[in-house]
Amino acid sequence: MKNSATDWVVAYIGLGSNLANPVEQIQAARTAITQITGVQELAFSSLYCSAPMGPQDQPDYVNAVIGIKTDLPPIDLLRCLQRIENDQGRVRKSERWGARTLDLDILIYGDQMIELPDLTVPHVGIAERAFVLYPLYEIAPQLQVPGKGAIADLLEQCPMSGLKRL
Ligand code: A4P
Ligand code: MG
Repeated sequence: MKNSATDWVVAYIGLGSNLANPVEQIQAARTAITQITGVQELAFSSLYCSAPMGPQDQPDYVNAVIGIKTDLPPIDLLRCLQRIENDQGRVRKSERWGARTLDLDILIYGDQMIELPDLTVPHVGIAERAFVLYPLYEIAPQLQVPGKGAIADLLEQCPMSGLKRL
């Protein structure tokens, strides 16, 4: 079900890729996200490169964050993002944190805290992951992360640990 016409929410989506030309994967995903009906791009961060979190026997990641305005309810937005992941050749394996052509995570959805079987928002780990916090801060330095506080404070506690801006 759609939100009412006035219910446009600002949301942030994390993009990550470490297979099949990650920079192109991220650019293609940005285009696809902005083509979703009910989504408008507000901001797009620089691209960042970092060593993998999790299993080390996989390529480095490229990450970015997009800020959007949307009238889609969070679950509908998640389904659209999963379709884009699949369209870009995402193969879901059982290994946790394994290599992938594209990962799209809803980081923030307005001021909402969501706990559904398929969706936790703010995204778990948002406060500890440099590859999420730095691009997010770049496009939303005043952001309050629901339940966690000001992004500037979270960033202060999170070393860059090898994260590089491309
Ligand atoms: N799900 C719950 N909440 C959300 C949300 N806020 N956004 C559910 C998106 N999905 C959410 O996700 C598994 C399930 O999470 C989905 O079915 C969805 O309903 P997935 O994308 O299928 O699997 P995943 O991404 O492997 O799982 P997970 O635990 O979300 O992985 P992460 O946390 O995304 O980590 N290293 C670097 N340097 N950069 C990276 O981007 N990414 C990962 C993946 C590992 N190492 C990395 C990076
Ligand atoms: Mg994911």
